[in-house]
Amino acid sequence: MYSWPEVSLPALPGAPQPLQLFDTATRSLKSVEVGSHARMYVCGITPYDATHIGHAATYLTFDLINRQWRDQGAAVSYVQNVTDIDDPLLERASATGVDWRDLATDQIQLFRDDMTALRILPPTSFVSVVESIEDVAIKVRALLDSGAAYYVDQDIYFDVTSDPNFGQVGHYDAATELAYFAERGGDPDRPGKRNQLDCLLWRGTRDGEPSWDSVVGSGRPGWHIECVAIALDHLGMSFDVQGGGNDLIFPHHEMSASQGQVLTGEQPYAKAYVHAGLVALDGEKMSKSRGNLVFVSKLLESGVDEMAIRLALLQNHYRTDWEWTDSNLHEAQARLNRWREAVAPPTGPSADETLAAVRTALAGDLDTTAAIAAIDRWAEHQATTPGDDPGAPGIISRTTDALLGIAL
Ligand code: 5CA
Ligand code: ZN
Repeated sequence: MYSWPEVSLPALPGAPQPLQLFDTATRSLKSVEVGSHARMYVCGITPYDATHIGHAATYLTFDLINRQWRDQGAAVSYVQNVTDIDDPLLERASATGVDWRDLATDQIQLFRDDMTALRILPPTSFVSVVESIEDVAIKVRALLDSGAAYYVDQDIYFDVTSDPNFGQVGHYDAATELAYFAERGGDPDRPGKRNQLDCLLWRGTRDGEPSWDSVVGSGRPGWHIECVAIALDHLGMSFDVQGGGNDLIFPHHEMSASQGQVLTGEQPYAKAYVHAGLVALDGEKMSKSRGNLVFVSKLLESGVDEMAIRLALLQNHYRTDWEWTDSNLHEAQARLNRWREAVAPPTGPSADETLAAVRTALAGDLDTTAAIAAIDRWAEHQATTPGDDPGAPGIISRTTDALLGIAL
């Protein structure tokens, strides 16, 4: 599937810093050394109710990682899926009387437009599940053949006991795993399953539901295996970062890791599992099921500057859960205005230390608040005692552009 337009990245002087990220699986900061080629998989949208501020915050997080690697001179293979066939999408389509394909097509285009406005670097492979059905079915077939999958009626399930490392992404206790599994698309109590946590790999044909013929018969893919098939086909095992919001830790990334490891006999599935905090509105996680959503496209339509939206998101550290408020957006707009005024004159205070401080902040688990504070200090300095370095405003503009994605 086509992605969205490339974003140009200005080159920066000086030396980049090695990137460290918090890895959910080892529960520690991990050095993400990639050399000349980085590989990242970020779970994409289920295309309805796109793009809300929570989605935007999550994709922005992985955009910062992408920008860190690009600053280091690495080529980045960045793969993102679109879950364009799944129960919630079909339910929304039927509730609103729209064909599920039309709903997906419209929402994917809206998402592309919003990502473009927010200056998110596009994935190198933007892959929909509908275009990957045969690849998914081949993986399901392999799991069946190895005994790691089994039939319940016409459906196929993954046996979680086939991976001795199951549980090592999230480290949750059994009760928490069960609760999350039930809450996030699982069916713990279906009769005929070997283990309550076994998850659906393939859903056999039902009347009135879309289905495809494949090497495991007619039906459609389950959720987790879609991401495994797309990641393995486009990146291979042991890619550098598996990303998503922290609501995907369990079961989604746990199941993905296990299925990838069982399929290939190799590990790890990903070298680091990186999770963004969830954005809330009015005290509750912004979610499609609750309907408490702020949409990027609606903010843009009402005349909000796209760079103010991006800066408002950056004002919160990616790992904390936080609340979207209008005051956050107003603060970002005021800051953006100060930064724009500060880079307008032909000269300014030396920018070398500021660039180094922004690089250090971002290399330390994407500390955007410290990076923003460094630019604030330079802008403040410029406002009170303007400097005479002719290269400085340009370096600051290129720094915010390349590393934070903020075009001044
Ligand atoms: N299609 C699957 C992934 S394979 C999915 O979770 N789709 S989604 O549309 O529900 O979410 C897309 C991404 O946005 C996921 O990484 C999810 O963790 C993230 N996300 C959803 N809600 C929020 C929120 N309120 N705050 C931050 N991130 C969120
Ligand atoms: Zn996924």
